[in-house]
Amino acid sequence: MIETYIDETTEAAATVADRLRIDRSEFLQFCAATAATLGLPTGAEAAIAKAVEKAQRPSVIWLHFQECTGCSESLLRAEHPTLEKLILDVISLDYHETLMAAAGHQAEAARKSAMKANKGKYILVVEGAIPVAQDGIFCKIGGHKAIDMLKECAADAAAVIAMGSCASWGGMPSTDPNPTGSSGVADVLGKPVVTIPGCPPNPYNFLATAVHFLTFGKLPEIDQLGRPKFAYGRIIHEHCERRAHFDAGRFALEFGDEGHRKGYCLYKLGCKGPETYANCSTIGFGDVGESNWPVACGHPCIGCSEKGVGFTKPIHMTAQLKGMSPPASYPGVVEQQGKTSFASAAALAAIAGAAAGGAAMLAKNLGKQDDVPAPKKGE
Ligand code: FSX
Ligand code: SF4
Ligand code: F3S
Repeated sequence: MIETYIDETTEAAATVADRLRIDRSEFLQFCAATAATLGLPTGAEAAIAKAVEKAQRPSVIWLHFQECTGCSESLLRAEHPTLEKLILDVISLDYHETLMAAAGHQAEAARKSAMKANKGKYILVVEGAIPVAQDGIFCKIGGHKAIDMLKECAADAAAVIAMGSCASWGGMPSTDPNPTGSSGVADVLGKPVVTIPGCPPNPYNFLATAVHFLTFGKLPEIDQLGRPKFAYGRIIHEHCERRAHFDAGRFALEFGDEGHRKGYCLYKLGCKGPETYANCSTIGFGDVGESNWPVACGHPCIGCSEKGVGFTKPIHMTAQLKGMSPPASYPGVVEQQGKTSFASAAALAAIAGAAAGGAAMLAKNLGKQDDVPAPKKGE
């Protein structure tokens, strides 16, 4: 039984590796990593390998509205060729304005024919926000208003995926005063869609979603905002590599100070990891290794995927601490400004909503804190 399973998986991997001219072990690693990212049980990598081998690629129509094309760039400018090859092998990208050779009337014809040939079966991916103010006149493609094109393409789609923060909730174009009425796809269509927020979003989250569709014939489980739970189920802060510094009360206070150089927590520089739901801290970014993501590079997370945080809260503003329970003891950290002293930033979360027992412990510790001398800058 196990031998058959190994044989079949190896065979599938060999076929895909030949087809894409990639290393077989690399492809097997990809299947295992995707299965793990999706939170699937052992053995799922075999199903993924076989699904990719069969290559019954779903037709994808990819629309661009108010955006910077960063979503497509992040998908295709991977440092390593495997990701790009796999994406283009897993899906049949039948309409994509930036990538297709056709232009003008030919491009329009390609969209219409892909929609007709795959009626009810294609996946519609939307990148960018949709302007709805003044009857949607602010964005037109091929003579069609974005709002009309979206509704037309969504009508016969098997599934709609909003790629990036702009398409998911309006993103950067929707920030105050939002003169064009930029809106997310779900708001315009008036029904929930799968959203993969981030500016840009992580290409692996799109790929894993597509692979899930290919392997199981349905999209992965989503939360109330349409985000796949495998990718957006937890806050960044829960799995951040600087978290130990946060818990110990070691913070960078200025860019370039000693704490910053030592890799301390960026909370006091405005890191929004504690209120942003995404898997950046666990899967990394840009296909160049797991330690490649904003915080690992020394910049606070700006919450680019989170509505109400990214492009809304000032970068220097400290984050609301979500979903944290108070630890049993608190290290000696003192705020730089004002007279109020806090035992640690974690204490703020506890004040906001911890259980009574925890709050009592906290109060006790806060009381003690006044006796602790203020650490020097960067400690
Ligand atoms: Fe840009 Fe995409 Fe940001 Fe928006 O990503 S990276 S502005 S989410 O729609 O192209
Ligand atoms: Fe990481 Fe930011 Fe949380 Fe600090 S506040 S542990 S840098 S996510
Ligand atoms: Fe965006 Fe923060 Fe991730 S800025 S890319 S959500 S670390």
